[in-house]
Amino acid sequence: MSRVYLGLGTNVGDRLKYLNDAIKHIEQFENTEIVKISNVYETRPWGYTNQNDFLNLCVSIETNLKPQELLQKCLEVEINLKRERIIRWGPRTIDIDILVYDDIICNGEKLTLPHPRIQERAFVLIPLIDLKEDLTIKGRLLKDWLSELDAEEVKEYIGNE
Ligand code: PH2
Ligand code: MG
Ligand code: MG
Repeated sequence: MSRVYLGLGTNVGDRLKYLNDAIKHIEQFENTEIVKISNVYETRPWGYTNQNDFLNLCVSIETNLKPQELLQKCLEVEINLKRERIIRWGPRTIDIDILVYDDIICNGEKLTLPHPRIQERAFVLIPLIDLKEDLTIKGRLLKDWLSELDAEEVKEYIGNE
């Protein structure tokens, strides 16, 4: 089995429901088990700022799916949950990114591992720390990467939608 970390984000419609629905789909991937789910965070949009705040979380899984198979499965869930790709870094019902897959390093056309922008995004680093405090990305601890970022707004989400 491989240990994989996924990052989920949503900023359209019933955000909490999209996160829950995505997790239900991930649970049903063949030869895959969910190990841990992080807290949910409400986060300011990064990259393209003229859009609603996001809810973000990370999930760790054990899987026998190969990276490309897992990527395909995640894209299918995005399609299933009515994701539309209009603006790069724009609004979405659900985004599922493969952040880390074992210790694989690759730079493919469709998939780069680890995800190339983890260390720039507090909305990814903070939920990843929930899952595994001592995880290193590109040779550094998550909290060391985080210490270099401006205090971006990432708040634990407790509200009802
Ligand atoms: N995803 C993006 C672009 N910007 N900002 C936040 N806060 N959360 C996201 O998940 C996010 C983003 C592209 O994947
Ligand atoms: Mg993304
Ligand atoms: Mg994505």
